[in-house]
Amino acid sequence: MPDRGDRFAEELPASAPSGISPEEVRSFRSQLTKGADVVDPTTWAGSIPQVQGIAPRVRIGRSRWFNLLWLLPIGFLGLIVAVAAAKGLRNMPSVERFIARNPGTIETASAKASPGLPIWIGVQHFFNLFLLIFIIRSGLQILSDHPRLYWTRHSTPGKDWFRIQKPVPDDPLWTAKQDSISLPRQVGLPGIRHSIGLARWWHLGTDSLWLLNGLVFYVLLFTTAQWRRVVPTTWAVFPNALSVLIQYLSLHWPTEHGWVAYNSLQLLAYFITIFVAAPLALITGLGMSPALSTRFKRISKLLSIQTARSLHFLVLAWFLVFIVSHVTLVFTTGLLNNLNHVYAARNDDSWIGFAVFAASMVVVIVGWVAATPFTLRHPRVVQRVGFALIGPAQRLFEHVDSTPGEYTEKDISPYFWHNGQYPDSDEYKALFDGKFVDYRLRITGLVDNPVELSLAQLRALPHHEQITQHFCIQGWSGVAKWGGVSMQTIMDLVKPKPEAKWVVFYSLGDGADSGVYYDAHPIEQMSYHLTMLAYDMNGAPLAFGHGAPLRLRNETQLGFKQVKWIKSVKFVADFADIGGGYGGYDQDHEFFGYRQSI
Ligand SMILES: Nc1nc2c(c(=O)[nH]1)N[C@H]1C(S)=C(S)[C@@H](COP(=O)(O)O)O[C@H]1N2
Ligand SMILES: [Mo]
Repeated sequence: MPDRGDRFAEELPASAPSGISPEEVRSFRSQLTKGADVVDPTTWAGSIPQVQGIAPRVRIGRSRWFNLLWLLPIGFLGLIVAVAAAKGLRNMPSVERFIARNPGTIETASAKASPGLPIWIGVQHFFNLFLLIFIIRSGLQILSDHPRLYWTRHSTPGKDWFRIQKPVPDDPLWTAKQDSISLPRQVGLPGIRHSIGLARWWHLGTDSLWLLNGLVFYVLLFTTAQWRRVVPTTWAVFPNALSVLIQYLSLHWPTEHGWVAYNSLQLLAYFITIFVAAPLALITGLGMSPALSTRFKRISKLLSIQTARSLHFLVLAWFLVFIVSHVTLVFTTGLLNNLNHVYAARNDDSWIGFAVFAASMVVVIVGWVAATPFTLRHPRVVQRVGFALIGPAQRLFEHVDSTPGEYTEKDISPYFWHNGQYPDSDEYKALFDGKFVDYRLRITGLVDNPVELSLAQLRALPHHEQITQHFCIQGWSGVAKWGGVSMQTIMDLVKPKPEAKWVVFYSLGDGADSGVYYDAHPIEQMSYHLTMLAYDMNGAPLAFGHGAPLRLRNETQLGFKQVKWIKSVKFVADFADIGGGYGGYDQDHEFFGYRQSI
């Protein structure tokens, strides 16, 4: 059980903001909880039970689903047929002539003049594979938090093209959190259900290191002759690659000269991995950012979040196929010699490369095995280190204010997922049953003019409307029309003091672990065009599930920051003494980050 804010008792301000008694502030503060500093899987995320997914399925036509496990026997049969076909081909003199003309490896004069692999390749290769383990595991964890993929931004149930979860049940208030699944602890990182906050720190943190490693690799490749090994410079690579494929499949393998040049099939595979798949991983990753997608409308029309997410997944599929084939071929085409090339920068059959490889594998295995237990024991460390690595980029992208007009009425999603913890307090029920006639929005804190507004008063303020896309951290999205009051109007009314740096939105609803749901936003974003308090959704008053009577929209940020069922807004200098001090309920309890532009 999270500890119920006793520490706040002494920290109460001497005099409460006007209009609210000290007793009210006291009881209000005591409704905040801190969040634990260790993850206990049994009580995690509101004691959400672990739920397994299903074998991956791909939709064929309107509603038939193909179980991808069938690819194993089908692929095996296909391989046998391909081997038989290749063997048949090699009995044909024309094919033998083709192979003689295109033996597989193109050894240029310059490659022969400067053979060998420098030691930096080995070092970078190690960092690359070490980081990829965490990137892939945490990426699978992120996928499992919304275990479906789509091609349109509407995320409509039944329109997913891929899923590792059963069909969406017929429950109108089914939430994305209920839809999430668990992964085995050594596959997912950290593996337990709905641990996306921690998975994202791993994913984005190791991504930034991986991209840095990749950048150094690009620079070194092109400032040395090494780029010639992995960039095709003649059309002859294609017939040579075909020749290698036939030779592999016919089980009469080509002679390798890896010290001088890679065979053409290998060269093409490396080229695609280094110069297509890796950059695509970055671009499609950024394509899921709310701030960037909302700002760069033209690009996001083509590369909508769901297209980006689906392609991001296909890049993963490429990496997995590449890793399996690459490792298999390294082991079967002269292991010691291959390992010497990459791990010891030498061209012989000694055991030196193998020894370095084995030592590096110990590091890999220790890292692999320790990552989940470490994350569950020290989640705040993961949160802090992750933020140190990716936080600056998130902060940078937060500055991209956008204007309305990206979407029109016909872009509105037919289905908009629900998410979060529904309010069930007596206070909320009474307000709801009274059609919110007694509802008052309190806006207080570091402002010259604190106010309490009824819904009628809110509706009397200048009306603001926007059609925008919602980006849930879990991966689903949806477009809706929001009607209400711009936050700029609210600011003009309450007049924040210069010391006010953050604006905290408190909910009438509790979070999953109990304690009031809240979230803090930087004050600059309150004057952005697309920041508003919404009381209407798609032309009707906001429904219960989507936050009645009032919710926040700040389109630079992810979904969990869009507080629903708002009861009050407070302008503060900083949020260190609010809740657990991490800037929001999910930041305190589920280790999310308070800046979530990506
Ligand atoms: N009070 C409160 N607000 C909340 C949440 C919550 O649990 N409690 N969940 C958040 C999350 S994770 C998302 S994605 C959006 C979902 O809004 P929707 O249900 O209207 O789609 O609300 C956000 N606001
Ligand atoms: Mo969310």
